[in-house]
Amino acid sequence: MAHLRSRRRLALAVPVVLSLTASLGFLPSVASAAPAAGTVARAADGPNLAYVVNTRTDHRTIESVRREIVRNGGTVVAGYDRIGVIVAHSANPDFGARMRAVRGVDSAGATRTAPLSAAGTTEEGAAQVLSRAELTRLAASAAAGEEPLEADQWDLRAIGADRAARINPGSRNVTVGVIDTGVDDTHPDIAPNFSASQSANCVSGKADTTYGAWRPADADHYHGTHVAGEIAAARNGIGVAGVAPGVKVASITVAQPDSTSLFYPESVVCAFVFAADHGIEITNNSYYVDPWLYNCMDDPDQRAIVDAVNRAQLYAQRKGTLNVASAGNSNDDLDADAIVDDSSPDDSTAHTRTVDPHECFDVPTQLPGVVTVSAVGVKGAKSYYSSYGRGVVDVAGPGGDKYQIPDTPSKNGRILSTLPNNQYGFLQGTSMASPHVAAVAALLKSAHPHATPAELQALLKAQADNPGCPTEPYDGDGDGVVDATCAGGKRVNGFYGFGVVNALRAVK
Ligand SMILES: [Ca+2]
Ligand SMILES: [Ca+2]
Repeated sequence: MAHLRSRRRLALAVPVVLSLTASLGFLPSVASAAPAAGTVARAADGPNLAYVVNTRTDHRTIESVRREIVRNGGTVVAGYDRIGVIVAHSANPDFGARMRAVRGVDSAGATRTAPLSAAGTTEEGAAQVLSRAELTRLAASAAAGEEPLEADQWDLRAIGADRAARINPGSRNVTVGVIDTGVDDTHPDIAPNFSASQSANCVSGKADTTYGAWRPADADHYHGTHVAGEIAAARNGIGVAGVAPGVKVASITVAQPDSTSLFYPESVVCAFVFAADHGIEITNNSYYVDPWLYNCMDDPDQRAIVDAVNRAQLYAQRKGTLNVASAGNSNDDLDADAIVDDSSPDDSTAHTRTVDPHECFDVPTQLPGVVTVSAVGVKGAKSYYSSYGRGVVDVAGPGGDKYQIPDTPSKNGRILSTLPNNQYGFLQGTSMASPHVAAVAALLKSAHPHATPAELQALLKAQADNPGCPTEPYDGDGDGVVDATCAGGKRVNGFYGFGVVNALRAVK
């Protein structure tokens, strides 16, 4: 689910700092029983669901597991042999349990609760689309040398991106992959910096590189185009500018094309592997994988989801890709003992449950090595909706806040960027904060082409500005009720991690 509205997003917990090496042991292996002899494929008598089956990576195991998938009434949709993840479909209600009993299978489970191709609940955010008249009025405020709508881009100035662009807008050799609802690469502010050869549609769980398959299904799937513009909208004399207008953006579409716009795990697995295999240096992940906001390790399906997506994102890190993800918009303390999740599963009927965010993970943001991003408004304070948590949030970025009002032509505290069909509009969310961080990481990668993902993350943190925890009780929406408590000190804390990233320092 794209991270637009309230609820959403969580972040990392577990050991405070998980090294990539240590994280390889993130998931304890589970002994699996040998398959029962003589079982036969059963007739389909349940809902047709998608599954991930996670195995050892030797050829012999993978071949035998593929045979067991078929024998148990499944079909293989995609296989990622190097990470031992197989995507399958099955209508056998026992498929997950049967696959978990197969020798060599580490975990297996359904990635959804609603049947394939069935529509779930709709959640569409509300982009504040600017009319042509408003665009003209706002552009009248443009100063010489600025993009027409730049006066409303307070977020650029907040992290020194306007000045950074004059020094170094970033390298054409660096690409940020936008794993999202698709990107409208025909938008005149996106087209100059779009990398079609590094773009795909991963919705099915298998990459489709047909020309244009990466585009949004319709205008309601605008989220990815807004994100792409925040990163790399061109300085071309029209519209807006991105934080790193010299780098390239690619689109890896993972959203269901229907009104649900859900981001299922197998789509995200495909996206990380595709990004890694196509030389994408940085991915932006402004979403959590559906249908579970938190995936609990004591549930076999949710455990398999964590395992599959983690294998894929670790594979990307090993191939040199830094993964940046939004912390979520539920104003949750991700280091709390308990969080109430009343939105999962979001593809059928949600039920309320209390989860421990140290054992139940928002994926991918809480996975090891992923940069977890909280949001700030124009005043530099945590956005009222932004989730937070000591030891979870790594850095912060401008995500906008309607309660923090800027002195700009529109007086709009949200983030202005591109929308499909040559439009522009405002959105707020940790979805908007993450691309600012991804773009600063792209500037750092431009300056340090040999830096590893871990080194880039360390640079992001070292250059960040930390406002420290607020001295007054935090009341983000100003209604007199305290909304959150910031834990930690000036150097690192739960609201901002190591601080708000800085584009200017990245290019100096
Ligand atoms: Ca522009
Ligand atoms: Ca309040």
